[in-house]
Amino acid sequence: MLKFWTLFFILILNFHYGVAQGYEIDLNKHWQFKQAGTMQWHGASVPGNVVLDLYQNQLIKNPYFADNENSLQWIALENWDYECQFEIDKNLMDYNNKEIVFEGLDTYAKVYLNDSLVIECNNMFRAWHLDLKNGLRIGKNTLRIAFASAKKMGQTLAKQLPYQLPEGERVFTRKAQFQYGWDFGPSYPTCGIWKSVKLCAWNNIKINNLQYQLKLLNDTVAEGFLIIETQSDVNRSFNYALQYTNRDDYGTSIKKVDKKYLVELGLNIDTIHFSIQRPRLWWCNGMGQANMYYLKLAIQDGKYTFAEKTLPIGIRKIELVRAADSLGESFYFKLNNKPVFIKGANIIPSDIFLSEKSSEEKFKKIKQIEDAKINMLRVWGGGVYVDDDFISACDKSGIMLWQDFAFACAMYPGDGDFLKNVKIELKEQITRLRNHPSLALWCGNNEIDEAWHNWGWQKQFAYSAADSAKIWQDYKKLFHEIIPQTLNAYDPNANYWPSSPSIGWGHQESLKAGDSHYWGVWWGMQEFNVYTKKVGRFMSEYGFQSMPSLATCKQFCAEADLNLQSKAMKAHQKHKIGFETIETYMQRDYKVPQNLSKYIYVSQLLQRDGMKTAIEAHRSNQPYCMGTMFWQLNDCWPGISWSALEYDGTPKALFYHLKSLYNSHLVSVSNNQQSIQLTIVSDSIHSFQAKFRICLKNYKSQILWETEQSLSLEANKLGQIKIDKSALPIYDSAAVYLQAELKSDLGTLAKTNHFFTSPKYLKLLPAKIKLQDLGNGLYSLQSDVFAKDVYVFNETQNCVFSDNFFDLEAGQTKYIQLEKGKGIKSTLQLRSMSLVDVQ
Ligand code: BMA
Repeated sequence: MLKFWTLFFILILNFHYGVAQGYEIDLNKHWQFKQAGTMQWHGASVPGNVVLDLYQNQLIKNPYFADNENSLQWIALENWDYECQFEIDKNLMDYNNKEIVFEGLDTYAKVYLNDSLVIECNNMFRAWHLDLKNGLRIGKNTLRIAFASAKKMGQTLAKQLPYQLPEGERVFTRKAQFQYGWDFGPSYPTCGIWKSVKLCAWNNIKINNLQYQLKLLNDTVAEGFLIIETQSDVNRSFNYALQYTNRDDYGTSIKKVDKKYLVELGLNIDTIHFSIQRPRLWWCNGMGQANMYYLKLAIQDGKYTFAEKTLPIGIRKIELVRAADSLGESFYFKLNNKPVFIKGANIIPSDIFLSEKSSEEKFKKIKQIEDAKINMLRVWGGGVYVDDDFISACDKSGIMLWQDFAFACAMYPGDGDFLKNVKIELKEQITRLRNHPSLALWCGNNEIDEAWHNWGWQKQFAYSAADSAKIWQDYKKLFHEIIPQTLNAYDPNANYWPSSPSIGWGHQESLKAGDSHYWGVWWGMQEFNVYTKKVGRFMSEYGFQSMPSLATCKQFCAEADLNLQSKAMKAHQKHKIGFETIETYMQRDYKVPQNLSKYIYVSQLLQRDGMKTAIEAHRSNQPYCMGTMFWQLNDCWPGISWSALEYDGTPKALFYHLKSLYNSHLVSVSNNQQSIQLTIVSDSIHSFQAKFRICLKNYKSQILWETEQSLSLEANKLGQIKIDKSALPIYDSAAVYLQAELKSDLGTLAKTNHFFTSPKYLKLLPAKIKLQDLGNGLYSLQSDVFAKDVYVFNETQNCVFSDNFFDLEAGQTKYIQLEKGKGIKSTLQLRSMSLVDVQ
């Protein structure tokens, strides 16, 4: 409820420093909800989702638990009402312009202000503005939002087409597509006020939008424009003052531009030209600093500031280079004229129930991503567009983003109403994201081109030639015309790629041009080794599932259900033959444990092994291949999936290994009958001298053989070393490991242990691991013999350590730091296991 004093205070504050600006009031509080047609209201959280509101009010069972999802499907078929009352003080009436902004309503929503229908919404990816010229009262006001079932709306719309589109009702609703159920998460296509609601008021002039466009960039200067869109309710001149700094606290202004503008009633577009001498460029993670500049625009008259806005920018040029070459066509990114090998991952929304998570949580995640040496994330098209906080954090951390438009794995309608709705969505999303330096690429969709040509829909839905032609024509209209045209209008410098991938993985050409989703491993059941042969120009998807930790399983399974056969566990495996696939691969390389805790551990090692094979193959094939992004970084609920990070952010074995797999120096080892090959990948932009130490060790970590070689590593070039096996002493290949370490004057650059046979044949020695709590979350570990893949964990609480799933040499002391999070006690009962325990 807006209190008089709050409003009074805001007004006083605004005028105090000569700022006659408008203001914003948060309308996220005091909401309640009920099922349409019933009488009982309950407390609601905004931003939020109806399922979470029902759960918080104890009206339904835990939607993440066991197979509760099945009995909760009714929620998506019902309509839901949300209501809030807010108080308006008469001072607000001094403002000529007032509006309520709904940043996101999911999805079919009728908004009523004091019982009058004021907006009808049909797209969760658009913001909705309610002009308050009429209808607002001094005193108490009521806002009511009636959500209709999106599922039912989709079904009604589907019936209007003479043919059936794949995926039924979901494609008709502009709603996050994964909510209808995907192979990594549940189906809850429900509703909610998923983003903030606020009331904004202003007089005279308001800055609607700022757009930064770089026009010239060389070693000495960056020149650009700031395009200013304002809305005015007066005809008069204002002074525009633009300050730009490279610090966000405005401690030092490096430049100031003042200009007088004549503003007319309504919308105005003005441009300020600016230049920055010797600009500090924006670089991605691993290539340099993600330098930012801050453009602060103030619209003033004399000592009064009527409106002001700050735009963070990064000075950089990102190009997607697609050029014909003797092998096909390149697909790589150039940042500030330097080719970048992309080390990335695909992300999905962080929760099935969409709402805004705290920015602190997002920041924590970005820190994890940065530490894992990731330089690009692909925001997958079956989810939602990246939000402001997350992309701003990516800007600061140098994490580039590949953003898919929100279309995935289906054909979409092409009628006028649908396209009109989508065009507004495109304009809003492009405008919202275009100034962020981290935004590297817009992609039309996920796997639609591939699907149309390979997934057999024509036969499955018995399309006539005319229907087929119409569906494909609708596809081309949206992805080959409307989207590129809209990008050209609102972000002409953007890179665009119509569909990821351009060619399906069953075709050899998919490895010669464009980006590739390689699913021969997992979907095609091929061995991990096939990754070394199927290397394309840019590997934007490939992946392998693993189990989440035991502590996570306990969050969704009762004790009695902690086995792979239980209904509860099966409800959290959304891939039809997911368990069978994991087990088939596990049998190839590991002994399959009967005990769940051990099974989980091995499944994570297996995923790590697969991804390691793929990433090393992709990196060792540069510059033919210039990017690797595994599927998938995170989870939208606690379940079994391809993720590297669990739903609550707990890293799996794969994630812990990323910091070495994505390190700027990587040593990859392979062997055949005669020799051992070592490939050294360096992403460093400088050439340098390094030393390479290679030892053969037994499981008491005794050195059986060693050599040290000097190596001159050229910038962005591979180094190769071959060791003839005849040079080595006779050894039992199941009882040794080869340790390769790349060193410079600064210390170890990369280190790896290579094994000559699959894990199940290794003759590891029983290891006694001493785990000591040194206080303050610091632990030390020691083992009497070589221990492979040491895993430290607690059975009921997920822990994040500075390292985990590491090899421990006999006698070595390893220190790990526990990251203390919510509810983590400083004294925690930890256990450890290593590979020998599952043999
Ligand atoms: C990819 C994605 C998703 C899916 C994943 C695993 O191709 O685009 O559609 O979850 O495969 O099957």
